[in-house]
Amino acid sequence: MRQDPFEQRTKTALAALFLDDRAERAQQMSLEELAGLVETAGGEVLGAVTQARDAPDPRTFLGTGKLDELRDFARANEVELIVFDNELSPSQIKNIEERTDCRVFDRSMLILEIFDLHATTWEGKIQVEMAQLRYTLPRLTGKGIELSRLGGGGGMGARRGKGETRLELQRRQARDRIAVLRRELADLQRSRRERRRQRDRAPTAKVVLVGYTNAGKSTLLNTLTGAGVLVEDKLFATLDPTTRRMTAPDGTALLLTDTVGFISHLPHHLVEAFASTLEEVTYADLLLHVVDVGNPDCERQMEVCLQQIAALGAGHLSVVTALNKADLCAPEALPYVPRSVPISAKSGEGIDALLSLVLQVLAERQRVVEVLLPYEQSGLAQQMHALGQVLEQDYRADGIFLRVRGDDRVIGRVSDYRI
Ligand SMILES: Nc1nc2c(ncn2[C@@H]2O[C@H](COP(=O)(O)OP(=O)(O)OP(=O)(O)O)[C@@H](O)[C@H]2O)c(=O)[nH]1
Ligand SMILES: [Mg+2]
Repeated sequence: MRQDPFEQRTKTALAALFLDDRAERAQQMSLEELAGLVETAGGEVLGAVTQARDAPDPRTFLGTGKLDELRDFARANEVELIVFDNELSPSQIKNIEERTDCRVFDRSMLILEIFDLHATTWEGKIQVEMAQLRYTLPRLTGKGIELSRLGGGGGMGARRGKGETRLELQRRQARDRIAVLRRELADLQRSRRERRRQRDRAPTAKVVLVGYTNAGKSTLLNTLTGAGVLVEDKLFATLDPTTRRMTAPDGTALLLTDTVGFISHLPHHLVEAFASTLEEVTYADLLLHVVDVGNPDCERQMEVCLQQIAALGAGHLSVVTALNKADLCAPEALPYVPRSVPISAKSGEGIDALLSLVLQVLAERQRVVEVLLPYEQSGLAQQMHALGQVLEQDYRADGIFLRVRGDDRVIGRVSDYRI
């Protein structure tokens, strides 16, 4: 069995190397965020040791003197775990562990740990396991590994093939398990696509909530739909997408999806493993970007989200921004963002204005549809030429076929004849 390092509040020290190309404030914010991650995982942060250097020490990451300081701090405070804000190599982790007599995590390992703790659905769990295996595979040393579900130990030796070293065995088992998980994920992805296809039949606009972790996405979904999704002052409270239908005051039906949050340096194994979950984002008609304006770091968080959205291939989608937690921010301090509305998802303030902006932007979006107009409706074909953009036209036995691009106002006129 794998031991959970956060079973009872693990005494934790933070460590970071400030490489000089980053502004000091940004580095401090990043460290504060790391403390939040440790607490979310159930750890207790006792202090931080930082060092500014041009480049990391290849063997020990920190310089030797700093490492001794870290060891002394750990001893004096009975620290069990040290979490680095940087990405470390497996050998650096090993060297620091030997020197300090503590377990060592880097930022990616910590985020993986939180995802593991918070995964509740079958799909979420296998996505996390996949990410962990992909992370540990290149790091296997044959000595037993902490974060993988291979257990690293005993019982498996019995099945070891002749002449196969322990390390080879571990690698083979990891690769076999990855293959199994990959097949399971592919099946889940297929059924997710099928569900999406069914939803697509009904021409209901899909709005996907995106944003930095803890911005208030789940709170907003609950306020809008009464969904009863888990809301917590924790990072990555939500891992599994939830979709709810709602009806706007003007009668328009919308599908709203709450999904996993973003964070700086989201480990790429996680992004890859969560591909089927994150895919939801790319099928949106509109992204509702939820920003925590109560957080002094909100402008950078906004940027991180937009970058990660673009990396998912959803950079072309229309975005409406909800400047959430406006109750915690003086009106004059609100960031300027086009197509945004200050709201409080908690109190409901600003929600009506947000909804009308969402509906307005949705109505402006350009869509391409295919229609077959009966010949007695040829007037509609002329309207499509005048108001929209006709991409293709064909006179068929059973009517006039058109492929046409336009906004809701234009497309609405021919929606009875969609094929
Ligand atoms: N003051 C204030 N707090 C809010 C508001 N909206 C959400 N919160 C709080 O912010 C915290 C995070 O809210 P969630 O809705 O869980 O955030 P999330 O974006 O879903 O977070 P993850 O799922 O962890 O990525 C909770 O403690 C909420 O109560 C708001 O308008 N004002
Ligand atoms: Mg959430």
